[in-house]
Amino acid sequence: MLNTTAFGESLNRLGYSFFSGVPCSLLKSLINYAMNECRYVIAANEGDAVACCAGSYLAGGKAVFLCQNSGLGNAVSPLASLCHPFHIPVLGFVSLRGDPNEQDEPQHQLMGKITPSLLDHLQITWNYLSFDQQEAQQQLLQADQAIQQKKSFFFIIRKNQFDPVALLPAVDTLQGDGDPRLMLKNRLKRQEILHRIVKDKDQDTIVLATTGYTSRELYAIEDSPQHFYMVGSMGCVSSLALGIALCCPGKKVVAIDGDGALLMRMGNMASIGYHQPNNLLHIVLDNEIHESTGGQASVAKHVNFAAIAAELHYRATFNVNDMANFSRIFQDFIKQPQLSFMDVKTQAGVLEHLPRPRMQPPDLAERFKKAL
Ligand SMILES: Cc1ncc(C[n+]2csc(CCOP(=O)(O)OP(=O)(O)O)c2C)c(N)n1
Repeated sequence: MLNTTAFGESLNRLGYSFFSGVPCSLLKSLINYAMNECRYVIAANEGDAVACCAGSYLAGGKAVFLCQNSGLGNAVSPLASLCHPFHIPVLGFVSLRGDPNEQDEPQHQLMGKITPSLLDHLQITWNYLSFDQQEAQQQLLQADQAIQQKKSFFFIIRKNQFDPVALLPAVDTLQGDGDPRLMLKNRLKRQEILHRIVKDKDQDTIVLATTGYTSRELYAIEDSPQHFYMVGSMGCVSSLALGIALCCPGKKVVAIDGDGALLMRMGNMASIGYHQPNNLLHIVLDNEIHESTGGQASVAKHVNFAAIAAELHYRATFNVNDMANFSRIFQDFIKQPQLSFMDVKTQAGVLEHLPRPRMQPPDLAERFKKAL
């Protein structure tokens, strides 16, 4: 295991003090170091993180891109059509979920297998980062030489690569100091909302849950053929819901999003507003952090999602802070559906001993299809 702080300081000594990325639990320590000690841009998705690093390079800096390999897909376009043609080098650290030598979740298997070849196809030189501190330092020097020759270089990061670094309270760039996590205490819990949805839905209601803890908690609270646990493809739950809502007008479709996931593909909301499915309720469980990957802040704190939804032509939009309100709005939707949006402020916290869906994804999809 590498000493994260020493490794981070080596990066800094080589001039890498600008970081951008999207969190992954395998990169948690390096991200925490970057958030605590360096300039870290919280990107909405991995492609934007690459472009932001490219901007820092054009401004004379040296930038580090951090992402989970599931986000490499989001990064392909700017890597291939910005960094490559303009000879803009990026130093990348990409985690290896779905490592063929480890047990991991089904949604990571394919990307785990193809991560090295995907980097090869992108003509990016890469290496597995060593677990040995001195060797890792040497690898870093080699990577820096590639960057100086205007060639991107990526490290593939495996499980338990970095020792723990605690995340310091975030500096709120809009309102002075403050840790977003501390202000969440009196808010609703994700599990309370999910319990209520499960209790109040009727037989025509379909519930789709976003990536991470939301899918896992919904499954833990109740498994049902009317549920879809969208364990991968972060940010896509509302588009999945849009397709279903348009094709199944007799169903009431509830899409449960996270703030990080919603921000990752916020353009979805414009498509939903344009197509006006009157049987769709889009809920964001807004804890202002990426809780599933270690609690790193998202940029949701100052975003009024409900106001944005209203501008994008959702018919009914709500900011929700208490259960009575949530329950009333949810029951109204079940009785008389209309294109609706709820921004529910939630606090951090997750059910203990959280299971992962036991059924294999193809079986879940078939079961869900039948329910539709
Ligand atoms: C494209 C992509 N990037 C990153 C990840 C890793 N990841 C899984 S869940 C998650 C955090 C989601 O945050 P949010 O939507 O706010 O939900 P919360 O975890 O707070 O419930 C991240 C970054 C992923 N699965 N896919």
